[in-house]
Amino acid sequence: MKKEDIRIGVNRYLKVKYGVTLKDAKEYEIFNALSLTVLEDIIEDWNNTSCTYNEGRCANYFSAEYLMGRALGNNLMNLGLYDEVKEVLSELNIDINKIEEIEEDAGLGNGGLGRLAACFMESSATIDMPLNGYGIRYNNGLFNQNVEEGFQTECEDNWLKYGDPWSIRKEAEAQIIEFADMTVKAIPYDTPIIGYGTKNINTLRLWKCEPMKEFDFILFNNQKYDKSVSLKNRAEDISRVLYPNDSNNEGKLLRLRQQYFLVSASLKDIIRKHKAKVGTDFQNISENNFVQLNDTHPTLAIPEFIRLLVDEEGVSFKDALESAKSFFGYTNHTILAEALEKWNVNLIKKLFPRVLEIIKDIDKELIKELKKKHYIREKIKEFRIIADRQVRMANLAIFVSKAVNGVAKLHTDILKDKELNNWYKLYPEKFQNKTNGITPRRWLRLCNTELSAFITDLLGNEDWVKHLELLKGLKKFENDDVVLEKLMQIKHEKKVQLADYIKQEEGIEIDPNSFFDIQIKRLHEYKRQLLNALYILDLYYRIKEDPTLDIPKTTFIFGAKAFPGYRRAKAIVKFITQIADLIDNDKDVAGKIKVVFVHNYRVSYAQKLFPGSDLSKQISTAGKEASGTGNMKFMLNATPTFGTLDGANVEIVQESGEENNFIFGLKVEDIEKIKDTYDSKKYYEENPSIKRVLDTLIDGTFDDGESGDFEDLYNSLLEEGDQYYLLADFDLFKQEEEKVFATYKDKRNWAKKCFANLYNAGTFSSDRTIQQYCDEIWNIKKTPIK
Ligand code: 26V
Repeated sequence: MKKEDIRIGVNRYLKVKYGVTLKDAKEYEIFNALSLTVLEDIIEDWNNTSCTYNEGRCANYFSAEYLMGRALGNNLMNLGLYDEVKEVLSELNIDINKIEEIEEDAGLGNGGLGRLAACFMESSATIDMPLNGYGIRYNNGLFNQNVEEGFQTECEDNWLKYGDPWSIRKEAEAQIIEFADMTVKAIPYDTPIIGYGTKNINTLRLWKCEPMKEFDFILFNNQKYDKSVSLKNRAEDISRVLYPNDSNNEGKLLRLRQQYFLVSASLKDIIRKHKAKVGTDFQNISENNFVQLNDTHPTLAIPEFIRLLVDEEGVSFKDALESAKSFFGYTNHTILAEALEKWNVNLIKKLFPRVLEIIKDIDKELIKELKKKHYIREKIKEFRIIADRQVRMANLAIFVSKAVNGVAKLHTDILKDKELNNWYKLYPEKFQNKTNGITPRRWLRLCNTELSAFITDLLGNEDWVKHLELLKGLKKFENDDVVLEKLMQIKHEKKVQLADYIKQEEGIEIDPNSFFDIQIKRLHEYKRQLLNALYILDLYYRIKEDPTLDIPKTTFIFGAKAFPGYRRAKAIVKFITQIADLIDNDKDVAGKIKVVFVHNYRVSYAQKLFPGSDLSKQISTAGKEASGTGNMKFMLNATPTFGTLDGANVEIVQESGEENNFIFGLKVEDIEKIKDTYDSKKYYEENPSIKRVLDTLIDGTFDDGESGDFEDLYNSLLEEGDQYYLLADFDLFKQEEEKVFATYKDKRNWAKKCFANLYNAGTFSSDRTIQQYCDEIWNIKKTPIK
């Protein structure tokens, strides 16, 4: 696209969409006009890609979550238009950063699982793989978080407030979705997924739920206004909000409706395309398509697929089940019991009775197979899809899927050896590992242009952006002082930028010359933000005792959203902010350490935090974090990991060397050994540091607004036995952090560790992950368009 075309396009869209000229245009109007200008320019390639993909075999990613973040900057960069657009805007006296910052994050996900889906979409486009994304177009994404008086508060996310210029509503491809008690329309909104350095443009298709008709004319005419639109509201509720509160039955029904809505609409779409291509022969539907289930949330796709083939296309149940067995793959993203989905049969029966019948038939097939293999009754129970009037979604997914995968080596091993060992013994050939990855475009090229330019300079070209393993070529500079110095200079620059942003967002000043120790991720007990907080509190007391304590000036940064109904997670937010206040108000300590809890952590904030970090805190209880992907984002931005041997941390230190990271704590096998005899109270009684910090939870040092939340935290660690082993790891954490501080003194040595993390990060590109899914599960091939 030429500069002149960009100018003309922006002016035209400002005129027809907002009726203004540039001099009166608001920032969001310019954002929309610019986005539409670029969209217009890529439509032909996009349509061309869709047509080309339809001719061959495609994979389809079914996910309840896509945590996309902002589109504009990423799209411009991937299209190679960023600099042109920046120049055009600057000639018009507009700062491109301001236009980028006006864009709301598309936050249609909770955390790692949703962000992974977003990285996968971008990687598949970049490497020309025919992958279609299917999801729900929630009107409101993950809540916005505020921190008031140290407490988390939530309010609705309104990401569509300025419109959504990147999506196109495809009315003609709407689907009708039937529930036992209502019929609704699913309207697709397509968003282009623009790869880096390719003409291929993939599609993310998100469904919006709408009523069959806008309102009931007769009711309205009779002045029953509320009632006249009640069906409309009920329909729109289905795609209204990500993860509605499902603590009661109504909430559960809504969540289940969402899941069915997503999979029914998406399967009907795939079947529509199949029919247009090959007609009504369903023998080969699984030759042309594959569906990857992102966790169990879309698992109803399995019985729904069979239902559609049997009831609507006249295929026999046996053949439909056979097809399904080569049509689906299932990815497991957690072993936490509370996150393993089970649905009450009554709920399923109430909403889609026929689907329940099919699930029962699948369950019968499973039993038949197990009996044939001489499994005894007791053993068969473990595998049952329906048990205790619950449908166990993971069992359904595993039985039918062609492949089951974990998301990091350790996680897959735990699935095979423990959590799913029974299934692994039954179907060893189904189990695979696919270690997660991240897209280097958003997580380095876009968010850290300074480091990117330096890498390009050293390697002589930008090929690394598409072939991240080329970062290895930097190794030869590992002892080059000029290179190491420049790396640290860039880091400092990114820390200054982060400090400015934190000042702007939080109104808090932090010192960019201090050490930035960062923990950013969803708030959960297993991630152990509380352990980090307890460590900091202990450090505070140690500085009080010994003001000469030799540590570098350090800023501890936290960012995390707590699930609104998760009391303990919210208590941890409050505890962290109480520690922050304690330190700020104590002049003996305030100049030495500082704690900042940044509010509303999200993708766009993350893009500023990762590049401005000195230390990546990844301290989950060993065995609990399936993979982690934030850990990879730090690594790619040349930041050492401080962590346990959990999830992908294991592979990170394998790649970059234990000597370049800070590994501490109990390992999976250690926990296995102590778990039956573990006595957290012993640590409390025998370790005065532990006692001192835990007592603050109950002795009035801190204020939890008289909620009893801090006492509950205290009890979780003592009375309830500390199920995440915080106390067992406390001293090991402390020793390792001492090692960090000592190591940091030697600036050259520190720079070498940062650099080693950078040049060893290549394997964590999601391009590699996607290539493995394509080769080992999906069986799809590169399909570049002409
Ligand atoms: C979600 C929730 C939400 C409400 C509170 C309880 C709870 C517990 C667990 C979960 C996790 C759901 C699945 C998930 O998001 N897993 C994440 O997937 C990432 C991508 O594979 C992976 O990197 C993370 O380790 C894993 O936690």
